Amino acid sequence: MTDLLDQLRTAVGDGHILTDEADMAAYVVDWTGVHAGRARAVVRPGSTDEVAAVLAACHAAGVPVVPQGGNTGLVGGGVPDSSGSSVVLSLGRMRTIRDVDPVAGTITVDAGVVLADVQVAAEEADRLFPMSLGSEGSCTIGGNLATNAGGTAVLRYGMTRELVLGLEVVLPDGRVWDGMRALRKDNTGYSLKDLFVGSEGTLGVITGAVLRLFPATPRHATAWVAVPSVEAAVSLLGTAQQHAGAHLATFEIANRQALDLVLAHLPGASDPLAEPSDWYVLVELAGAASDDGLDDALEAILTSAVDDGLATDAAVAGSPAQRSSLWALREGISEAQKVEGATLKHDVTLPIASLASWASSMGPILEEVLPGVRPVTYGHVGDGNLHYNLSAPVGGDDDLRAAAHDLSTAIYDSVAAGHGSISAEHGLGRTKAAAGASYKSAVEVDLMRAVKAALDPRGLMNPGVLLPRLG
Ligand code: FAD
Ligand code: 2HG
Ligand code: ZN
Repeated sequence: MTDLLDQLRTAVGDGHILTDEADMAAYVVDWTGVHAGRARAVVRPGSTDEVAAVLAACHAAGVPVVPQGGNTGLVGGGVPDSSGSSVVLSLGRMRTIRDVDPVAGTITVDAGVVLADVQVAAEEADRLFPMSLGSEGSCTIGGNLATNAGGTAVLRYGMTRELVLGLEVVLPDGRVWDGMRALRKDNTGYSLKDLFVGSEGTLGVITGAVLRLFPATPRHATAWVAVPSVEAAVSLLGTAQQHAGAHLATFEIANRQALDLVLAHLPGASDPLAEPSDWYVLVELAGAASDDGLDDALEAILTSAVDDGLATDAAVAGSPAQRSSLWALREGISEAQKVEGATLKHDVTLPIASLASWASSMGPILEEVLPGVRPVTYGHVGDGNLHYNLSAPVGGDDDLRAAAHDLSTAIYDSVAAGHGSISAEHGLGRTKAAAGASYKSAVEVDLMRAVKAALDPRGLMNPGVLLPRLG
């Protein structure tokens, strides 16, 4: 195995291979702190050719590879297992923005570019790269593509899959597929790029991408709205769509429990409304510099909502600073829940018409499994996607861990019965690989295994992620 380490050192340069446990520590544990493993080495290639050399060497040696971007994934897909046999391949040095073409509406980037840097580059060209996640200061485009990330702009612009035109991928044996096409139309066979989007590092390493840009939307009208129920929130979505049309950019939900955690744990957070409510919605309209009717449209939405009993109060942002503080209430929930203690995450989606009844049915079921368990429910209600994340009963972190399997099974069974999905946007990673397969048909799992076997016949790319190991 020294041979392999020598080859990797030659491939990436002496300063870019880590083998010391302390140096590797940040690469083997994820953002949640729940998923932790061990690695044989961490390599940090600086170019596509270096990635190709690393994969060719690992392929020849039969050594598994775990691709890693910003390490913000929430399902344990970007960190190695506990065997210590894998090489972690970090894209952190591949941060070049290769090209911005505002007229064609494209930006071409290395996979290690941080999402926020893509947003800034687009803004500097008077364009918008719409993807927006709470982790955008750390997550990378490669990770976004590999997880087909969602976020708060999906309602208007779609998931990552809809934002990509071309990809460059290093295959498990070290060959490079140059699919960096900037074409809107290309009907010349299977859409190979779509295989890699959402593949969670199990088919190859994404090294570059051509992404779509959109007209800039510098104008915003934003409100934090108290609503009585999920049902009211879903009805309010209809009202907002009717009044705002294509200007409706964000429609996010949070329950009171989520807001309480933010108020308790995030410095500077304050409740913008006088009276507490069971549920809240963050609504934002966005438009071009010439769109001056956004405030009126928002007011029409809120007036109609109050008249129809869909909202009880609202705080409207009167300045960019107020807008940021309303957004912080939504974006701060993950962090606040982590500070609170043990959390069991569920990233579920159901047909939007059944979301409200599903959410209200779950509470009593879970209370039976673990009395005092606290559902912290929030997310992208406009997309039918809830983060149904359970906090432990007060002082009961160990009880939550002990009941985790039963709680998750109750939630997933109910989601499956409602024709939903157990992972709307975070992927399956290591945590949910087995559950993911168990809720799919045998035919679907066979097809997925056939794709995996065709592209990675030796099973060296992120084994145990997305698909459970056989046997
Ligand atoms: P990593 O965590 O490093 O990796 C994630 C997966 O992608 C792993 O399986 C890894 O092997 C694979 N991978 C990474 N890079 C490559 C590559 N170049 N080639 C092939 N495979 C690769 N997610 C959402 O969808 N919506 C949200 O709103 C959202 N909000 C978040 C908020 C917070 C506070 C946090 C911590 C996370 C959030 N996430 C969200 C989850 C996470 O940020 C996304 O999944 C993101 O896309 C991961 O990017 P990353 O670069 O950190 O990838
Ligand atoms: C969000 O929407 C993210 O805030 C993170 O998808 C959800 O931490 C989570 O479970
Ligand atoms: Zn989310």
